[in-house]
Amino acid sequence: MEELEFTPWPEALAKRYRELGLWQGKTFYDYLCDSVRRFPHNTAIICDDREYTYLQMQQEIGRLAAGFTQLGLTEGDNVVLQMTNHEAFYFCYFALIQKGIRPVMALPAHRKNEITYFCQHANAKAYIIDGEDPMFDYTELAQQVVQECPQLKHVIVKGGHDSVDGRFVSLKSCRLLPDFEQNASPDKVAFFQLSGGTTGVPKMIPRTHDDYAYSVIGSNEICEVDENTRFLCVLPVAHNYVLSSPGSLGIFWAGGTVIIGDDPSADAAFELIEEHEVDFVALVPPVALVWMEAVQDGDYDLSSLKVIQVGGAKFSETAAKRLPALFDCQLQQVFGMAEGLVNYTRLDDPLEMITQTQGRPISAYDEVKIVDEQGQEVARGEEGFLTVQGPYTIRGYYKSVYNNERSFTPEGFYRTGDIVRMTPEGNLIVTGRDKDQINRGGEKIAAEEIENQLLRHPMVHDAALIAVPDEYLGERSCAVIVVHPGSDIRPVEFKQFLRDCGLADFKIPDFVHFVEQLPKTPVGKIDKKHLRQQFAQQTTTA
Ligand code: OOB
Repeated sequence: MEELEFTPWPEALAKRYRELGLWQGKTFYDYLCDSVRRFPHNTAIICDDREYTYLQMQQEIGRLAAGFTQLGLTEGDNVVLQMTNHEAFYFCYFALIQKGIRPVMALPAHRKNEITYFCQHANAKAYIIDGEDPMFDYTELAQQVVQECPQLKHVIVKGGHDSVDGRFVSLKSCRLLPDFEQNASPDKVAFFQLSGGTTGVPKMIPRTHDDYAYSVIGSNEICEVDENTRFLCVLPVAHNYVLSSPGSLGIFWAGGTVIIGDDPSADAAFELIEEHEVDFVALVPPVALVWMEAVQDGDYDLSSLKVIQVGGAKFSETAAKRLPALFDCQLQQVFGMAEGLVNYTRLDDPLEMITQTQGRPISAYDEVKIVDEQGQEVARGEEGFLTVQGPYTIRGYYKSVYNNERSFTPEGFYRTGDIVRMTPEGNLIVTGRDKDQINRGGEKIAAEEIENQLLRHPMVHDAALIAVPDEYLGERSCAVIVVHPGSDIRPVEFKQFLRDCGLADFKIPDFVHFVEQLPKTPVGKIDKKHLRQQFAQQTTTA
């Protein structure tokens, strides 16, 4: 089978989505320009002491669109975008998309291993980084990446200098006279999200303007976002959740204000909420738990807050019950995935529904099927595997025949790997997971990716990565390793080895344990269920 960049929806479904007006035939840039026309002088972005109106934002985007074109980037090219929480992220993102150039949404935590793979797999022409981050030297990372990626023509560096050979270009020198022409088509791929992953490497998720915009506009309605909404973004800006659920894109398309923070700690975030009268914020459970502790000190005026979203990982019912009273605001649970489907509890749902369920799909046209091992639908209320097709759920990953066969049913439904049950009202409750992934407080780790790296170590005979329960993060990762006889090696050395492999920090196992042998299932696979039980209580790293 051919390695497709993008698997289209079946013609009949696509026709239906267009006729129903779900797919509006508008690009991301069109939606942004609507806001520029309607609210030219509204503040679109606040970051530190800098503010941009919609008009100014459009200018900045236009300047970069001109600069990127000048560099030779053109429609259909792929560019790896790895930016920290800074307004430059949005300017680069929209400028690329305006020109039909497709950003690949790397996270700031990604390191050489991931970035090199994205650049190679996507045949990226450019890689955009923040050269001014005080915590990490992305320029050094880029220097390593270019060694292995000959097709990478440019590294574009915020805060950098132009190199003599022209390969490194400062973002500043990409700011030319604004170009407002767009070169994008609504039914084409706008950009690539990344899958949390269950496989050896993260998969690229192609999202079209039509499908993604539909999910954003639908989210705006559900979340009652309008031009007065003041959204605080403290999670990584590129992640699907804070980009689109309704996230920054929702805010931009409604004419509201995005306040960017780079520190989710309670003190830093509370200060921003008070100063900018934030009314809407998106959190992952561990951050919500920390905020719930801190708010009790009462040091800040948080009375502007109307909605706190919690998603990305399961939020415990106990915590969910306490949150609304602590902040005197509404809780919204969000259960979504970069591949598409997003579920929300509604703002006017009864409290038990908000605290006990992970919400229901955005759209009446999301076709959710909860199935058993044989693929048969289970009775309402029974637990099963969540599969879905719909107007904003992908039909295939970028160039990945092998994974597409595993991740989609023959009818084209996406197998989410989540185990859920549906309440009589149609809400979903996430009860488990049928994918070899660790959800570390919203950050996803594919066990196979880490196991493959561990197996490259000369002293490792066998290895398994499992989740162990954690009060704060929900789960932490634990590597269980069989070393070759006579090997004398300490856990920290394995952690360092994995860092040296160029893996993102959140993927480094929290715990490392040595065993004589790994338990096997009757068919000879590693018995992870057994391992999880065995190590659930053991949390020492030594
Ligand atoms: C979001 O997207 P991804 O792609 O990083 O991760 C998706 C997976 C889901 O399949 C599920 O396993 C887990 O993350 N998940 C949740 C959850 N929200 C996500 N599990 C339990 N409860 C929840 N509320 O994480 C994402 C994308 C868009 C919006 C929100 C989250």
